[in-house]
Amino acid sequence: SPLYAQKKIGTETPEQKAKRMSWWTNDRFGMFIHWGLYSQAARHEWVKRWERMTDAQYQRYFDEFNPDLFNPKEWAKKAKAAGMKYAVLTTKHHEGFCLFDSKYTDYKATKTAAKRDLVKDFVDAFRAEGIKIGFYYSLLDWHHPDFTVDVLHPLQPASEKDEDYDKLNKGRDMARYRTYMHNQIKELLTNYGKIDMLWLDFSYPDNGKHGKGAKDWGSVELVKEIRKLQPNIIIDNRLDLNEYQDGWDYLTPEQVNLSEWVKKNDYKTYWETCQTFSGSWGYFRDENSWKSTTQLITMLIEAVSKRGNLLLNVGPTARGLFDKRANERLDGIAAWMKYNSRSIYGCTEAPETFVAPEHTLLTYNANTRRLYVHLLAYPGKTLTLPGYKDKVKYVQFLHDASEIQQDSKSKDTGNDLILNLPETKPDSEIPVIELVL
Ligand code: FUL
Repeated sequence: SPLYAQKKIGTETPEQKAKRMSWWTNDRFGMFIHWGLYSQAARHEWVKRWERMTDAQYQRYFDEFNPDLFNPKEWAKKAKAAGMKYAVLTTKHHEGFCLFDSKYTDYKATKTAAKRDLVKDFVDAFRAEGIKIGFYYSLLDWHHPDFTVDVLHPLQPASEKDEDYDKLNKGRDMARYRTYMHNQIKELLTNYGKIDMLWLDFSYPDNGKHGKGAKDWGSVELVKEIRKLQPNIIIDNRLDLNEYQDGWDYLTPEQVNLSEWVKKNDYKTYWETCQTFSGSWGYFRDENSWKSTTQLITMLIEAVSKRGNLLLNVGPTARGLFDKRANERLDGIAAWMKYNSRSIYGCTEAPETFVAPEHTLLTYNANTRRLYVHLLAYPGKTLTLPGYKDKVKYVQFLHDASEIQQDSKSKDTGNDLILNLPETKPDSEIPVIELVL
């Protein structure tokens, strides 16, 4: 039986889909990159809408855009070291500015001081490190003269929701915009070789939450075109198609609290949570709510423990660098992944018969039949694994492959397996115990 439930998937069988998705469900961890003109404002990628900037006001960011320190090889090295196996770049965000050399617009990187196709450089650098390539492309476009503005950010204060959309959108023709948008997506899927993922953003079937957000993106037609150009591509769910209909591939819970999300949603299907370091996706200079390295590693483990992926975002500066705060966290994740990635890659939710002790998260590799117990809080001295006794052949720490013995006094404790642990926590951010079943 397939690992992932799928209610309806057009002509593809669940087995075929599982095969197409297999690298993705194996790799688990990707890097999201939000980079654009908004990186200069450095106060959220929605700045144009939130501050109600006109095109004329926003023009200063186009004029000043000059990523003179951009070196995607460094980005790719960081991603690889952190154990990220795929990367998704904003080829165009809602502001409409294209990092790629689109023939359908002049609002693009090649017309700025950058003078080059930044998407191409990204693709070359990441591919060279063996990282799979994903394109984020915004369906919304606040620069295109035919795009009708009416989608609000879910976080936008209610008081700001009463714009006169009719006036704003007068003379605009979404059909023309739709052609532009489809053409650009086709360009992206034609000019850069094999593309592994497409992250379209955003419009959901339940658009009630997003103001008047229902739009005719021509999604059914679009998905067909996409699959014709890139038959093995994996597509997200933000095209306003009905659930499981017409070939989108996975859910994209955004900035959610994972333990709450899995309780309320069909987490047994394919999903990937996207998360930020600090709240904003684009570089935000003054945001101080940065998550700790431990929190971020925990997020990754938690996603895998519930069958999901993590797409962790970096917002590079306008000059093209990951800032110190981002680098520190990526380095911390790299240090942990160096010794513990075996509990992430190829892993998924543990079989139901294994109950997670308090302050632990379990992951499981069905091929190697190894179960991983992640110690979020160090228990000290002993750890009781309820009902595990007859199911386990061998136990060790993952980071140093040191044997963990069964507590000698606990031979008669029924089915519980009691492990003898060192009194002090081993030198690992989150120690992992590997059980051979
Ligand atoms: C949202 C966008 O509006 C945000 O700016 C960001 O790109 C996030 C990943 O998706 O829907």
